[in-house]
Amino acid sequence: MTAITEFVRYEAQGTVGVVTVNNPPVNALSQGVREGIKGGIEAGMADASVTSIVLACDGRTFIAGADITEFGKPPTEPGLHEVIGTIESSNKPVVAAIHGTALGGGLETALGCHYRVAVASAKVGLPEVKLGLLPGAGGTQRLPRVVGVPMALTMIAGGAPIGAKKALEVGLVDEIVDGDLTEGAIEFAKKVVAEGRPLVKISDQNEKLEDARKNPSLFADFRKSIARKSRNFEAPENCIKAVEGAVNLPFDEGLKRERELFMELMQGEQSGAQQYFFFAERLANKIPDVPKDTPLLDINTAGIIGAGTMGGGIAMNFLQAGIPVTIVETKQEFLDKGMDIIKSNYAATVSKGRMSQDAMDKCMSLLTGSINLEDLSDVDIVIEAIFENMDVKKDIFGKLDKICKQGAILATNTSTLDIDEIGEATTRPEYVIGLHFFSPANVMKLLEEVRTKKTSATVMATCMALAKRIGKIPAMVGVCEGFVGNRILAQRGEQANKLILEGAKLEDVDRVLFDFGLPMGPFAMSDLAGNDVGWRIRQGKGVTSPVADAICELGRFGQKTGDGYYHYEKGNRTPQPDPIVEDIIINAARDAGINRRQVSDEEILKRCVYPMINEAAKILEEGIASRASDIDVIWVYGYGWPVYRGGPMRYADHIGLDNIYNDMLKFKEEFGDEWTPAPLLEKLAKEGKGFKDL
Ligand code: 3H9
Repeated sequence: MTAITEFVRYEAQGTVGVVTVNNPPVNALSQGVREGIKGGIEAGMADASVTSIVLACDGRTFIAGADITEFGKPPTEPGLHEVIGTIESSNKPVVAAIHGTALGGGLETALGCHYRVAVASAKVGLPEVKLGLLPGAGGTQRLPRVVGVPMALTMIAGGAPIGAKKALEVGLVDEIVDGDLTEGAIEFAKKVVAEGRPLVKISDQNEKLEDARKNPSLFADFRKSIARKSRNFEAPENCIKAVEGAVNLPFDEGLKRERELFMELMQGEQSGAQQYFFFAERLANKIPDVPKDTPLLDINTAGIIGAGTMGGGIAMNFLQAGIPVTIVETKQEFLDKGMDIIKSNYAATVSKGRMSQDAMDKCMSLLTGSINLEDLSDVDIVIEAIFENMDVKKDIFGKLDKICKQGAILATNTSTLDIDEIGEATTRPEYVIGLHFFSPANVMKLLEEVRTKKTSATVMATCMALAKRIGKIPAMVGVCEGFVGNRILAQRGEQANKLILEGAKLEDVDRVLFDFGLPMGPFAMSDLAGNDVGWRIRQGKGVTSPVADAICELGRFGQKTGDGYYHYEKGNRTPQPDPIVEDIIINAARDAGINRRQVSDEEILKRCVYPMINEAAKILEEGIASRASDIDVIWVYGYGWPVYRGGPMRYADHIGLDNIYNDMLKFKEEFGDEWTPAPLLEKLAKEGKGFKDL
């Protein structure tokens, strides 16, 4: 065995040279890996005892892509193109042996090989678009030559991987290996030699491009099909252009075109933000004061209190992860209704072809209904998801404390109440935590986990691991009004309401935020969520909001009543401006003595977004969030902040905290003290720093 570099070794096994990569955790293509693969292939070519070569990986996965931490640094030799060129021009067949995930540069490396074998559980894909990039080492030129242009477009501009079985069907993988992968790959390589099979160089293959050459509308149709999903993103368009290059240009020129388009993206803000976000998401999983090796509690069963929209949605996450759920309601009719809704949600997913009937049956078989809290005596975690009332919640937690076994986690899905106080209703506050799911809870990725002053490290670590198991992205925060996400949202809502009184049209406020990249503006969002929700909360707190209250007093609760801030035609969710609402706003402004004026789009954007950033600075100062990047994760996954802007904190750094600070001072002069910059914002701005420097 020869160590080519620290990360790659070469060993002849009979007539097959085996090049093995070992660069944990994901065998990313850092400099030493690239050099090692090139050297390993050259060693195989020079080794007279071997007639073929296998490229395999140790650990949990085949190469998962370029090393993202190297992006933005000066390039180091050899580049990935050179490595892949060496593989493809080898005069002995090279076989890639794929397990885990062959992604990005990893799949591009495999496409440079003459053959590919994989285990059945492997996945292959080109996810660069999710990092704001395109496959930059020949992927846009080679993949369409293997799977055809339509499928290549879907994989490259969409970024989702495909499984080994599908890859076999479309010719991306040549054989599925049962048993030991390296041994299977060695056998396959010997067969290639014994049968005198050709050295398949994908770069020479053109047949699969022919159909696209004859179908001029293919690219336009594809652009149309992804327009809504890829709104404002730069990378998908460059991905499409690069595949157009594969169809219209000779291979080498296509590669050059790919390079230009790749560099254009690499130098842009969007890919910087998306790469930042890739690491932010992974960092959010780690709690600074909870050691990595904290022992976890076993979670094998769950109890959910409340079979309403939220409780039902939460239950679905657990069921899909194979965790049995007991769902508890106060009355049989509420329980039946809730269970029926879960069933019909699954049935709808099955009818759309997104779930098999078997999978649905399995989920439903894991669900038990009960109208008896005592049935939760043995579950490992309880999540309470009833209406927001402190006294009722305290009563339930007091009962759970008596009913549930020692060591069970008692969680609340509250989005507004003080969880420290709820914890004190039990004799085990260290087992009490907030698990704030976002609606619809079976769809939205974010799980805002809320630690109290007493929540134990074990409970926090267990809930972070649990989030991953049930397919959620977690971020740990502390207790405060609205926690992190809604506390920041409230700032935006307040300014949006002021802007419409001052003269901005509500459809303009919504348009500016939609164009910025959010899924919808504050008024359309309120109509979707139900205006009565906020109205009830305001009534509970004894506060008023003239326009919002007037709208609710007319029964305009939003989409569900056909009228809200907008009017909705029956069966149509498109908001239509309504003169009645315009009158309400004008009257409210007159009553408040406000002189209405033209408000620019720029002012709308700054007035809505800067108070969010300022509030986030306060949240950081108070230690409610432990990192600026956690706030970004919350806003991207919980509220649809466009990932190509990284999140509000990354966006603030991009604009420059000094610019934001100066604008806030101007707003303060005009609108008063609510615009006082948070001390942390002021400090960073004056030091010429950003949130990234914290
Ligand atoms: C590319 O290839 C460009 C090319 O076209 C060539 C251009 C010339 N680099 O996600 P996990 C770290 S672009 C560096 O928790 P999992 C990650 O930060 C790349 N580090 O594990 C984490 O670190 P830590 C295209 C990476 O099992 C640890 O590995 N490829 C990379 O849930 C574990 O990660 C991609 O976009 C990387 N490429 O999921 C694939 N990948 O422990 C990106 C991961 O300190 N990767 N790390 O927090 C993934 O999708 C997932 O990591 C994967 C494993 C599915 C592989």
